[in-house]
Amino acid sequence: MKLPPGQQARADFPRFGLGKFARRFPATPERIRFRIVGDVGREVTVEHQLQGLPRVEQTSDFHCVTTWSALARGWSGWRFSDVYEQLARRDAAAPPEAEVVVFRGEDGYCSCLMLDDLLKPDVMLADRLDGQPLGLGHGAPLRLVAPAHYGYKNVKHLVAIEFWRDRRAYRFPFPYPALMDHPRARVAFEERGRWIPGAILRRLYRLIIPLTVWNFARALNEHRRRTSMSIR
Ligand SMILES: Nc1nc2c(c(=O)[nH]1)N[C@H]1C(S)=C(S)[C@@H](COP(=O)(O)O)O[C@H]1N2
Ligand SMILES: [Mo]
Repeated sequence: MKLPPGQQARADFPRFGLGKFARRFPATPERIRFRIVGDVGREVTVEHQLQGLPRVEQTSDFHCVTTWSALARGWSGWRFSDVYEQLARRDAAAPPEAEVVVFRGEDGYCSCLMLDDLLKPDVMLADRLDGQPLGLGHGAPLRLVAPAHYGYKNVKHLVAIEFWRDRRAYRFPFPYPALMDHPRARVAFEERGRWIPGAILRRLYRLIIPLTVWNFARALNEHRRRTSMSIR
């Protein structure tokens, strides 16, 4: 099987991210609850409404910008296009011109994607991974899964989806530089970041994988020990 440019398969699926977020965890990882806000007619809080949408399953590869890939993961949840049509367009009255979509996690992480990219059939909001409820490590209670885009767009611990007409409301998490954040971040085109070619960034990013994996795993273990939470 051929991997996208610059990617290398890993047997495991490590908890990963920007260092600032390693020690931040959601307060209520067992309860789905997110808001639809931005340039919408009325703000909507989504909880049980998701259950009215068709549940979908998919198997897809997950590609972190630092070059590791976790292949053939099984996700279960809801299609983003259904969430958009039923909850954003209908219930929240998002206008069709609001094409910039910002996702926020309970840990303060956020990312931004274009609506056109999000309406593809493989984009989901997932609450299950490989037959289990999403654990704390992978984004409980709900995360974005957009396999054609690098991992850093796939926000975990989702608490808000914002629809905007322009990008003014969005800034990549402080203090990380904007050059790390490509507006589309398509894996197939190696859009790892801005201004610097992906083929150069891949060499730099590869170096930080071992330390980041270790740091994020250690933080999760410490959190579990402290809270003795039943959720994995
Ligand atoms: N809320 C939140 N979402 C996040 C991150 C984060 O730190 N916090 N890290 C991003 C990055 S850089 C990657 S590679 C993936 C990692 O997902 P995983 O921990 O399930 O492997 O989550 C993305 N979504
Ligand atoms: Mo990442």
